Amino acid sequence: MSDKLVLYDLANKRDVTWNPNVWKTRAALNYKGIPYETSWVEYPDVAPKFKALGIPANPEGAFADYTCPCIRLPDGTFIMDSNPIAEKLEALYPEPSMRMENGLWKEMAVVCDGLVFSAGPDFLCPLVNDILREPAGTWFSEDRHKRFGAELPDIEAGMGGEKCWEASKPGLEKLKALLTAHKEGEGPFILGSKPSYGDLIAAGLFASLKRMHAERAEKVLGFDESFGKVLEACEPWLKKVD
Ligand SMILES: N[C@@H](CCC(=O)N[C@@H](CS)C(=O)NCC(=O)O)C(=O)O
Repeated sequence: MSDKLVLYDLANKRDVTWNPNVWKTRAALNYKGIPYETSWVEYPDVAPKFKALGIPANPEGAFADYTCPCIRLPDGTFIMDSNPIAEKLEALYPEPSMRMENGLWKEMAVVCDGLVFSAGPDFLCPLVNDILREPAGTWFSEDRHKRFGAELPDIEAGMGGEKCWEASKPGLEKLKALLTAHKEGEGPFILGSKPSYGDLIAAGLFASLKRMHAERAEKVLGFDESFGKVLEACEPWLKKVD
């Protein structure tokens, strides 16, 4: 195996990142200019593959026992979950800094994770229809049906559109506040002119929504001008997608 850092990402028809959690890690790697390669894993293979690699399962209460993102560091150690991955990358590769010391990134992660759930009904069917390959699409539909207690098209019909928008508004307000209330100077980032990890998290969410359904994502991005501005400013770190 190469001694380059490896990013385990969720495979798809075009093998480009579409997932907001993986975007957090990929954008951090791109921002720091860390050399890495991508290992694409199909959804049904995540748990068996990670188990076979000897990766310890996520703690109880996590969304699933094995999740992406996961990285293999050049020294052979694995880290799963975007939060500890970001902290480790910041410690191992301190420059350029992701300015994690103020903790705003943790608030951003909570807000963006919440938005993934509230906006989910509008994006789950497009994910299965347009992005995932088979058999991952069928696996995902069945898994989420079990978890959420309804078929994905029924979730979209019952909770999508206006309902989804209303449910997402409080999260979008919080996101706007995070992007606008902490500026230390002029600029599109949380801190104004200096990028930090929270910006990458927000930009990763927007990039993911755009990938899953461009038109529905535009509505989210139109909520406040700070959204498009941070996305545009983070574009250089959203370029390497493989
Ligand atoms: N808290 C984790 C969440 C990661 C997560 O839930 N990843 C999902 C994709 S969004 C996954 O890999 N799920 C595997 C599965 O559903 O079996 C993180 O931030 O890394």
